[in-house]
Amino acid sequence: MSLNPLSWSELEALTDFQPDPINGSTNAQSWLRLFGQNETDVQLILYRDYHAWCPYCQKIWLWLEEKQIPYRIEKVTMFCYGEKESWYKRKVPSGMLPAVEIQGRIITESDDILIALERVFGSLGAGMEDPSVRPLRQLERLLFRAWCAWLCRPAHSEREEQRNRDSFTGVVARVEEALSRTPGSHFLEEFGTADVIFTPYVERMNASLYYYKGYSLREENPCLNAWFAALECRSTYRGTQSDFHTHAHDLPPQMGGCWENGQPQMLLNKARVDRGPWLGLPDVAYPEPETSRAEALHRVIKHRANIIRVNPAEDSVVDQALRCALTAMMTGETCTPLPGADRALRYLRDRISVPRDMSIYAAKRLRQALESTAALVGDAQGSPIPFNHRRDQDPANFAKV
Ligand SMILES: N[C@@H](CCC(=O)N[C@@H](CS)C(=O)NCC(=O)O)C(=O)O
Repeated sequence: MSLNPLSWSELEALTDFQPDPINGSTNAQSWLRLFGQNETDVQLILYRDYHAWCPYCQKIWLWLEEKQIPYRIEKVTMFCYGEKESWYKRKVPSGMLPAVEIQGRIITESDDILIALERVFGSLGAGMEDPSVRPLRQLERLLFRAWCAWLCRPAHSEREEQRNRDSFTGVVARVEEALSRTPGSHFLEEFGTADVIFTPYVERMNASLYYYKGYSLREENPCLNAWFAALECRSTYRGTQSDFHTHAHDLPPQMGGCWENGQPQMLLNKARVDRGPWLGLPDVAYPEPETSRAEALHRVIKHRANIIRVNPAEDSVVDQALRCALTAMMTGETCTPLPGADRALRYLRDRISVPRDMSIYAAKRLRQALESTAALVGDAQGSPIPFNHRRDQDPANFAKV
């Protein structure tokens, strides 16, 4: 039976999701992190991207969260999303992220930042200059280069594609070997700097190779799989963790392109990431929290005016369609939206950014509800996600809400 969707106030009554962004668990929405300490204890500002996407920022972010250092966050627009803030260019003329400000001094370059932070706050497990960490840092860069060579340059023949894949999996074998040398699941005996350094790009490799190459890094490598699972036990990592959809579409403009290999597994993976079902993808393995739907609902309600305004479809169509999708997500009741809603809902489905907007499971639930509600109307897709830039996600439309 098709019902009228719930009103916004009826929907609001269905979520009691009220996180504490300042003292609660790691989240991308916070502007201040205190870990139970006083605001007067803050000695540090982290400048990171609005999209919580920049891998070098994730490295510093994760480190600060693990060490529970009180800090303030200033968010900056990356070039491919919109215009860089002039106040930031005055501080950091290159506009590069991340940067930290500590004791009145600006530091850039993520490795230099970690070294400077270690001097003030002590290291996280074995530190940056530790003889056990240095070779692992080099291995991470080797893996990064092999990944770029496979993903970000066109292969002119199947042989070249296979050679690039073999070079990458050859370095992965060395990573597996490094992980197998310790009794636990981390790179060294205890979780520390080395794990933080591998996290951002291994997460991006897992996503991009699944989508563009049909290769599932996590599923094909047992030690990396155990390493991911151990990371996912940490609330710090869960708060910074992104999903396959976000990475697959944020990487191309940042990396100067990502090249599909067109193989059957790749085509299946790509369709699954773009069109669902999203639950069950190997971008997350910890169990879904009970709060995922309530979280998604809370986040949409908070930003609904902007979400409706930036959608290319008529405001009244988007408003009603969005309520249909949220009603379905929260109650399981089907409400058929107005004509044109398929395009409008899929436009939003394609622009949920994790963890910027919400956590990974909340996003899966919301994407699923948007897609199944859109399918009641038709199969029209939203305007395509741009490949050379992401100005469709300009934070100026949402900033500081
Ligand atoms: N070597 C630098 C690299 C930093 C970097 O490449 N940052 C990119 C974002 S991932 C950036 O700020 N690009 C400028 C922009 O996109 O606005 C580091 O380790 O911090």
